[in-house]
Amino acid sequence: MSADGAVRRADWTIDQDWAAYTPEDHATWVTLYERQAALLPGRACDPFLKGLEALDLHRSGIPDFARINAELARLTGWRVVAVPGLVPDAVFFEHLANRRFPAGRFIRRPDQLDYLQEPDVFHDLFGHVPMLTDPVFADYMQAYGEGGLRALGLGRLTNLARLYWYTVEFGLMQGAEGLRIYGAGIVSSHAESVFALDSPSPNRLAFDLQRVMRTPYRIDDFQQVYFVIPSLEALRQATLQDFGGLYASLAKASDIPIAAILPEDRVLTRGAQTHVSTQ
Ligand code: HBI
Ligand code: FE
Repeated sequence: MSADGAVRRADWTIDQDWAAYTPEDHATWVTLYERQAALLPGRACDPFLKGLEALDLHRSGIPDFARINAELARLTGWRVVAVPGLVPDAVFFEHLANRRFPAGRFIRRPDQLDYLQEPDVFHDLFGHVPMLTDPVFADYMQAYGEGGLRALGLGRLTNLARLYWYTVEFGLMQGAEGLRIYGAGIVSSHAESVFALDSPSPNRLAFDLQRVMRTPYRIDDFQQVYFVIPSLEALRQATLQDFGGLYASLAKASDIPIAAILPEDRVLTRGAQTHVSTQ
């Protein structure tokens, strides 16, 4: 029995029980959705905005996963499954490896609009699921799940969790007119959707797989560093390589302090152009 009384199955899934949402729950969804939908054009990447449109996530309240899944499965074979909250790593990776995205069923309270610790249905369904309509990102997420299961076996989970954090949760992408957001943790947060692109304080570095895997992260504040991919295809290619050699070199490499800029880092500005760091 999970916290909110749901009966969970062996794979940690529960019924979404859409009928149990209250009018206040649906109103919270609409408030969050409309605030982000007004802010994100020009900030979120095209695949995200197209996915949001394709899945029609507004519909005046929390979407029924069954309705979303009909379209999502048609587009990329992915489905959303309801879970009570964070699930054990092995369970999480197993779902991703089978094109199932675990989404929290609960929604935050009206007084928690701007921050909550645990991913709720708005973070998961609005933040993560639109990108799963993009075939390249859909492949990446499945490859990530398979890699996660391997990493667990090799004791490299910390490194792999960083890859998830700096791409799936807080990733930026180079767009023709400047940087664009694809990370769910940013795109589902009003304040961070502004901070990640506009603030001069965080570092924005060109994505490099080993660099990301050596960089710790904090979960309780805006990011101090964002990594920028040139394209989703480049991200997918990065995960198709054999990680064995990478893990061997990571075992000898130290972590990189979260706010550090290394001489070999390529520092990006908000525009499309880049300049090599002068440090
Ligand atoms: N469980 N429901 C849920 N959602 C997550 O994002 C999640 C998880 N369990 C583990 C986990 N993430 C991390 O281990 C990964 O980010 C690596
Ligand atoms: Fe998330």
